[in-house]
Amino acid sequence: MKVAVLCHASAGGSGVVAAELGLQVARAGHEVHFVGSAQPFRLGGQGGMHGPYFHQVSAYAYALFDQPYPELAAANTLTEVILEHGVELSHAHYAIPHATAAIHARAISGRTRVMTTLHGTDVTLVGLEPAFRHTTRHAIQKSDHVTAVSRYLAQHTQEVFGLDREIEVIHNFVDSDRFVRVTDPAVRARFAHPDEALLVHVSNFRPIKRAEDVVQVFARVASEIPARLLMIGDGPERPRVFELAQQLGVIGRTHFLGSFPDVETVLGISDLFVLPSSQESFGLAALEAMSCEVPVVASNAGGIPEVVEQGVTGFMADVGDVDSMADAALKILRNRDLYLQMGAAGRQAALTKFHQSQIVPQYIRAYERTVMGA
Ligand code: GMT
Repeated sequence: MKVAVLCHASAGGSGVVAAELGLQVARAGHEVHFVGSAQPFRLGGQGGMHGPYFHQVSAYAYALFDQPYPELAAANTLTEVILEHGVELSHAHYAIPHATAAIHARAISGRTRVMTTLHGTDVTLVGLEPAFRHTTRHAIQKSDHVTAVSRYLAQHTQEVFGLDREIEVIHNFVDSDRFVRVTDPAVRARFAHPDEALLVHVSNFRPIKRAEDVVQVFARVASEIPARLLMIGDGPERPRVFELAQQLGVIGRTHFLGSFPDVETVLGISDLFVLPSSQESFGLAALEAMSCEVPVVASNAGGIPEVVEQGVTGFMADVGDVDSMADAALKILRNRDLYLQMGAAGRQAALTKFHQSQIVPQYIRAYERTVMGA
């Protein structure tokens, strides 16, 4: 099969899933062409005979235009790739602008089928903005096949857009060879003292991630046991979160690592992952932590309960309930048996329910069905 993939290149869950999937599909012998404004960061020069290839969307700035019209440019480059390489399926990750661009390219080329994977904020945030509501709904309705990364997201999409079309649920996956426990004490010693509990948070620091709650939870934990917090990622809320860490007197034990590329190593040495989001369709970073045997303390928002099992791989509390989250964190960190049990259960879930060998074939089957028009 020849597949074109459109995704956001910046550090976000949908781009990570698109890049990892593209690599796996190429390794399975299919020809994969990424089309975008920049190469997805997780792709990082990897690939083989079947790609993934990368085709840069050409931008054109004209004095009359007050913006570069990325959807039109993406549709144009995708059309070229479809015609030149005989692409049979365009896989759009994220509805806006990728599914709209893919549908446009399908109409222009008169070829290819469109499969759209919904990741979360494309429906729950961007898609519900009046500025994008009709175009998002149209993109979902007119895709030949639609998948969502959780049952929650599939159901929520049907509800908010009043759709009755099928949305297949294909959960996200993790590379469990890469996301593993790091046992070398020298690596951990770079970030924490041996007696300290190491908490970690990974996000793009947008308001829905509630990164301030992470610091609130950490301050309560650090007032009871020696602990340190690693904050990975960057985004609009980071300065406020930094300020809060100062106000709560934990700034010396909170480290903002920015867009740290080696996220698997940091997760691999950590003791607890904290994800207090107000919205989360899945929570890929939580799954990556689980694969590294790290228990998760999270909110129960959206699709998180499909990833984290209450009392088994971590604990969940209502959004904003930082006291319950801090209690749960302390319960895990003070009880070594519970901590080890939860870490092992997380790893087991990553290996059995969310392993790439289970999930990638689901996508390939969906590609085949979509191309055959079934
Ligand atoms: O979490 C983010 O803000 C990034 C966002 C994205 O669109 O790239 O992530 C979404 O897709 C991920 C991969 O499928 C999911 O694991 C995240 O839960 C989802 N984020 C939200 O729903 C807020």
